[in-house]
Amino acid sequence: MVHLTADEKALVTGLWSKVNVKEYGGEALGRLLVVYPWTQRFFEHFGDLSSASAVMHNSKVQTHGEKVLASFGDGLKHLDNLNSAFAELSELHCDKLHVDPENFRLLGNVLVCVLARHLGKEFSPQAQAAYQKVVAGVANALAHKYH
Ligand code: HEG
Repeated sequence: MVHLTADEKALVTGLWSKVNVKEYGGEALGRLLVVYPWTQRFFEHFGDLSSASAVMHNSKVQTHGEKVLASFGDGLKHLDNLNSAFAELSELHCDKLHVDPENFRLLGNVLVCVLARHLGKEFSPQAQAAYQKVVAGVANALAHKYH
């Protein structure tokens, strides 16, 4: 479980209102696939992933990244019970998609980088620390149902 102070929760939700889920979601998934190319094995049915530019402009990557980040954003409404919020998705990623949970941690770190790139100074060290906790909490929650 993730433990955030009231101040940290306010920072997380306050900054989230500035997040462009479509843009940052596509960018975060694209960067994951570029920086950690072995993660591409889950997305071979997405078409051309043959270069960084192909990945970043792949419409399926963009759409799926948006879906993933929207789901992450929904989770922020349940910071006190992330495990139950992500229970169904955890089962899906384990049983049907066979995604190694280490990938959730990688994506979380990439997401923090993307937030830093777009939000600049607004992404204060305190906000960054709070988001680090959240991405770790979401990654743990998504791994919770693995067996
Ligand atoms: Mg996953 C599908 C959420 C990380 C691989 N992911 C999905 C779906 C959601 C989701 C909402 C659609 C589920 C459905 O169709 O019912 N994913 C989600 C979150 C996070 C995450 C919230 C982390 C924050 N996913 C993730 C990572 C990988 C991955 C790191 C692999 C590196 N997801 C994956 C695949 C699919 C989904 C392969 C199916 C894609 C498809 O074929 O449409």
